Amino acid sequence: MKCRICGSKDLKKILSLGNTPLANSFLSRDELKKEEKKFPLEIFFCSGCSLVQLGIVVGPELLFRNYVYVSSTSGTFRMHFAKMAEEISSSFNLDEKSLAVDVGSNDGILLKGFRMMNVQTIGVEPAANVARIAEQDGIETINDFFGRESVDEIIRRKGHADIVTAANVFAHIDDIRDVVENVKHLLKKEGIFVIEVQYLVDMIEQMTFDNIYHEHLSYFALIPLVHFFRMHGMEVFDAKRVGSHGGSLRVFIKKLESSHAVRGSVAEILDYEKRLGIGDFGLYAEFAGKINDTKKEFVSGIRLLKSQGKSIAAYGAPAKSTTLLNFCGIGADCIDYIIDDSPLKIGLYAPGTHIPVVSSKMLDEDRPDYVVILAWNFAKEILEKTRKYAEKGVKFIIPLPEFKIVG
Ligand code: DWN
Repeated sequence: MKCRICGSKDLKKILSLGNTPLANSFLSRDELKKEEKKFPLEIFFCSGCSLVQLGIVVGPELLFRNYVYVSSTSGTFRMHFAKMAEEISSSFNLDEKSLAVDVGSNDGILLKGFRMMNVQTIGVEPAANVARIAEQDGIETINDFFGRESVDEIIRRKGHADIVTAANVFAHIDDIRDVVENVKHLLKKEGIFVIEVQYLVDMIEQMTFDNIYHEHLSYFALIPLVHFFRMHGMEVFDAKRVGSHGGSLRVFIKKLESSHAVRGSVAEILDYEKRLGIGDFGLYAEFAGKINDTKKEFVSGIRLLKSQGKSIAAYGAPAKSTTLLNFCGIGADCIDYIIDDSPLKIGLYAPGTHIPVVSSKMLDEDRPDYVVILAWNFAKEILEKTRKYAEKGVKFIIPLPEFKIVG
């Protein structure tokens, strides 16, 4: 195994979270009878460039060709990307003559924002079922992985791009060198590449270790990203921390020959990371210890309620809950069902735990004592939509960053 960015073989294991199923591999009733694939879930630190990364790569065809995650299920997320498109369009003076390309465009959640700004758009999405949703919503989408073939198809159809985005995608790709080469080929000279990734610093500071699963091959901080893009003839010229998914980093990258000035935000964040110890293995050894403490707190909180005869359900069946529940050994013996508003997940069973995923109507038929909000990053939105149940006595639990009972 060698580092995805610098090729170093000096990788130190930070933590093993066991052999776990693929986070979005929700099962149909028939699939429950078959043996479930599990893979080692281990994260490593590269002494060469400080990139934190998984120890194995599960093939993208297995992970992404049929996908149950539809980004627009959450109103919070829809607003997040509408704001992102608006900010970028005005910062870089995009207009009806501009072209925005989104890598891993899912149901078109971000491109809809650019469309609102009259920017021309096209998406690249490998999951046929999700690409179909985008097309039905009028978002032109190429159903394929981002690569030379899909890039040449975009150039044939629309010409070169003013902006290429990859939101919650760049950490999911093994051959990021290939991505950068293709982005450079696709972009105009002054074009920009914008990636948004779940931020390693937030994961460490907020203890949101459930973001560790096989789709997420890399856990980025700015230090290795700056190094990586410089290696490939591009330059990070701006960066900002944003709130999505418990804390993400939005990074703006340009071609070396582009005139965009490098902003002070880059040095500020790099300095913060250096002071935090992003380049020191000790930070991660301490993080691993704290993960086990957080696990103990979650398990003891749930087990105590069960020992008191309480009934527990959950709200939100995010990919991250596969890590949380399987790593903590909390299964169908503790959680009766998981409510989710994604039509693609309702009627399926959660990976590893086989807890049934049901629609929110269940709360009108059954009155659990507690509901664990597994999609804790959307706790505010979920608490708002379940207020009437809280008023009837249902208590809600937010599991991370610390175990908290609400209401
Ligand atoms: O990186 C990734 C992020 C962007 O999205 C992907 N690897 C996969 C996915 O991760 P996730 O599944 O952990 O993402 P979310 O957006 O935190 O998942 C939220 C879940 O909660 C979804 O299944 C939808 C559900 N939900 C719901 O049922 N009702 C969410 C809200 C807000 C709701 O009101």
